[in-house]
Formats: sequence, structure tokens, C-alpha cells
Amino acid sequence: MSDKTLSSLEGGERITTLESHIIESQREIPGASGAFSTLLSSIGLASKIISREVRRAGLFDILGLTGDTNVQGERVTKLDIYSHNLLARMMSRCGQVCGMASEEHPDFMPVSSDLPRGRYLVCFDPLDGSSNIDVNAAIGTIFGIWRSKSSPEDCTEKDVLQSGNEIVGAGYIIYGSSTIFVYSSGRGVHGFTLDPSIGEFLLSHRDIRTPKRAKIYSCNEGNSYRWNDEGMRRFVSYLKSENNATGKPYSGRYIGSLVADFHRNLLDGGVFIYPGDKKKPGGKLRLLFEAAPLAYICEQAGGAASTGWERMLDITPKKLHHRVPLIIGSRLDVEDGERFMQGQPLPGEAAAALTGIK
Ligand code: P6P
Repeated sequence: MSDKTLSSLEGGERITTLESHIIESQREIPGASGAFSTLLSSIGLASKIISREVRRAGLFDILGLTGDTNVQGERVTKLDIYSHNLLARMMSRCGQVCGMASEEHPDFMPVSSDLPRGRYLVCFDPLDGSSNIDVNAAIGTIFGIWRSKSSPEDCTEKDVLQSGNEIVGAGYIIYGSSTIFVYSSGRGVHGFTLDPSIGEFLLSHRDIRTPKRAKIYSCNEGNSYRWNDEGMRRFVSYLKSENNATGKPYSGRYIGSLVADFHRNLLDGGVFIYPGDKKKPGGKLRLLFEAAPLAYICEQAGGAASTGWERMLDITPKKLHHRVPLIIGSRLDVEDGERFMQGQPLPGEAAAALTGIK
């Protein structure tokens, strides 16, 4: 092959797959055994299969309800169950996990003693936003990975009740106009878009950094009359008020699918709010399966996440399905939201916007 031809082959962006990125990241960790890489690859494979099922759900009448309800009291679609079972099976057989917890299952799930076990614990929401499946809105899988404090043979539910500060890796997969796998293992946030023609996740979003200041706010304003905190109502009014100094009013965008709302805000800048209300004083979203993994990713990308009072990653769950109020996204806006919740003054130019905010 002539030099010219060779050099033209060398040109252009190198193609990085999820697998090669995981392996290369592992090389940066002295003494890494490859266990974490194997686990992450198992989740990647499961997400390709879920993506295939989500894409053809309408064709095989897999849509529709089983008539069951999950521990959250939410109606469960067959794809929820399918995704839960697939992820639980793939992770229990990858040889790196000793226990799991799922938004779709009431109890801690220790890996059977018949199977090889490892030191990792995984908490996951197998198909978040599943109520949107029938209307073809984007949905997603969320996962967080912790290390068991006990030996693999002895791990119990108490091992999984760890704060987000102990997370060693987290990610989500969004099944939207394309399927994108986004993860962090503590060295930045990276996104991989599935090319269905070759069945590979290809690096498409290298080192995602979320804008410090939002342009979008996301919340279900239909609930705002019953939010527990007047400060949150005032905060949302502030986000909608005219203030050129801080680029307001922000645009309202709300899909009602956490992964879809979070992903858009992560890339473009935005703040997502789900406060506690009179129906769910402690909030609707789950700490272990949703809020902590997304908070880890958001902070790794330069954003912030809290309950409005407490940094999300500092919270140790009291029980498996511990719910929390959530404000997450662009750091400066999350900090403003905390000031409104805590009745603290805003800095400088933002304060000027408050005149007239009732
Ligand atoms: P609401 C979906 O059911 C979900 O758990 C999240 O994906 C989403 O952000 C939230 O609930 C939507 O809740 O009360 O606005 O329908």
C-alpha cells in the first residue's frame, strides 16, 4: 500500500468503542483487575438488547400493562419486567457482583451462591419513564455501582445502603432518537451512541461538561400548587422572570422521563426540579436508583445535585426505596434553588430580578 494511501487511512477521527474505552480507562488504574470493566461491559450488552426490544415493542404487542404494580405502586409494563429480568440475569452471571437492588423489586437481591460472585453492588432503574413507552417518548436505564463492605459471600441489604460518595461508577442509557450510553468511573463523563448496523456503542460525546448556567428549567408545574416549599414556587417564578443579566426567562422543557430530561439538560444546560409535595413529602424519585447515580454523573460533568437542603451524594439511604426531593443540573442554578429553599439572598445581579416575584 503506497504511503499516501496509508496516510489517508490514518487521517480522520479514531473510532473508539465503549469496550475499548472501558479497557483504556482500566489501564489508567494501577492494579485494576478488570472486574469493573467486565461488569460495565455486561451492562452495555444488556442495554443493546433492551434497545432492540424498545425499538420493536410496538410491533410485537409487548406494550400494554401486565396489570401488576411495582413497589412504588406504579403500573408496570412488560418492558419494565423484561428489562429488570435481563439486567438482573446479566449482572448476576458476570462474576463481579455480589448483590443488586432494582426499582422494580421490593427487596435486596443477593447473587446466588451457585454463581461466581465479585465485590460490586449495583442499584438500577431498569426502565425509567416507562409510562412514556406507549407514546414513544424517550425512556432510559439508570445504574450506580458501589463496592460491598462485606465479603461477596456475606453481602446483605445493609451493604447497599451507602451514600453516593461511595459510588465507583454510574451511568444511564437513553433510548431516544438514538440509543446513547453515558457513564463515568470518576474520570469525566463520556457518551457512546449505538450504531445498530454493527451493534457497537461508538464514542460520540467525549468528556461531557455541563454549562455552569442553565437555559432550561424542567419540572411538572401542574404539581406546583402542592409543593411543600414556597421557596421552590418562588424559585420557578424567578426562572421565568425577565433578567438579561442571568439570561432569563429560561425555556420550560419537561418530558416526564427523568433520563430524557436529565440528558438534555446535561448537554445544553438546565435545571431539573422534583420537590417534595403534599402527596409525597419526601419526594417521588428514588435515591439509590435515580438521584444518586445521576448526581454522581452531574458532578463529574461540573454540575450539582441536592435536595435543596443537602448535597445529594452526602445522603445515606435509610432504606432501599428511600425517596428524595431532587434539584439537579447547572451548578449556578442549583445553588440559586438552594438559596430560595433556604430563604437566603441571591448574589448581585440575580437579586435585582426578585422585585415583583411573589
Ligand atoms: P410526574 C417517571 O415515572 C418518573 O419516575 C421519572 O422518570 C420522571 O422524571 C417523573 O417520574 C415524572 O413524574 O409526576 O411529573 O409524572
